[in-house]
Amino acid sequence: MLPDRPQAIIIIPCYNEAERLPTDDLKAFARAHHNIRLLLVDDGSSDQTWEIISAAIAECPLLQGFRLKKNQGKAEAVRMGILKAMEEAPEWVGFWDADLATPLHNICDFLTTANANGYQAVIGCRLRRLGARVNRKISRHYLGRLFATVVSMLLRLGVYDTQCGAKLFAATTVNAVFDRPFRSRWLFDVEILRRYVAYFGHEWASDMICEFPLNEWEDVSGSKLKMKHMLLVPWELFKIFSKKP
Ligand SMILES: Nc1nc2c(ncn2[C@@H]2O[C@H](COP(=O)(O)OP(=O)(O)O)[C@@H](O)[C@H]2O)c(=O)[nH]1
Ligand SMILES: [Mg+2]
Repeated sequence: MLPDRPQAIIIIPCYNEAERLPTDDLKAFARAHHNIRLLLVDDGSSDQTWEIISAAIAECPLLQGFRLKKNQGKAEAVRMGILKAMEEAPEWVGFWDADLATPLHNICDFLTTANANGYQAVIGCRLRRLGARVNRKISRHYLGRLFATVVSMLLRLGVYDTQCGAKLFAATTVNAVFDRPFRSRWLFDVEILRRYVAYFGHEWASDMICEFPLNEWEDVSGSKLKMKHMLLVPWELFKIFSKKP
């Protein structure tokens, strides 16, 4: 029997993921962790993504999914998924990139870390270091370092990696962050932190949000983030920081 109140519901945003959605891994994880639900959100894909999600759910009803008619972008797809997840009163919600660049087993580590230390949010951190297999393209790594430095200054928060697609939030904090659409389509991860700071304050954000250094992270090919999106970074940051969140 499934527990009535899931410990966590993790949104997996899927946009044209037919080529690379690892449904076997998703099914195996769902079967092994009944307290954690995976909710796949098809963001108006134009390929076979929804057919693939539906087939996976038919085989493994522990997986959940819904489909947005029109493509809304990752930020809104995640937000819609989280609001839907809240109907089941989970203790935690989060999102995880569909390419599983961050392995699913880290969801359990995030939960353990949060519960042991009282954190209200845990976010993946791709800290390149000895003893960890964090395989990122070198250009992405250095652009990421530059980006994180700028964002740290804007947020006035010592954060190393805002952009990792593996994040977990206490359900009690969801209203403060996800109650309204994000202004930024590409940098909503930054906007999430900005909203935490605005709502709970800098001290709270420094103490209650934990960056979890991943032992494994794989740059999976097929990314939809292109060089042209990098050019939009200043504009996206302006949208986020020019007004009250
Ligand atoms: N909902 C939605 N998800 C998207 C969109 N573009 C990318 N994603 C999802 O965002 C996640 C990360 O995308 P990916 O292309 O791997 O980006 P990268 O690894 O950050 O370069 C995946 O789960 C994608 O399906 C989009 O327009 N809408
Ligand atoms: Mg990716």
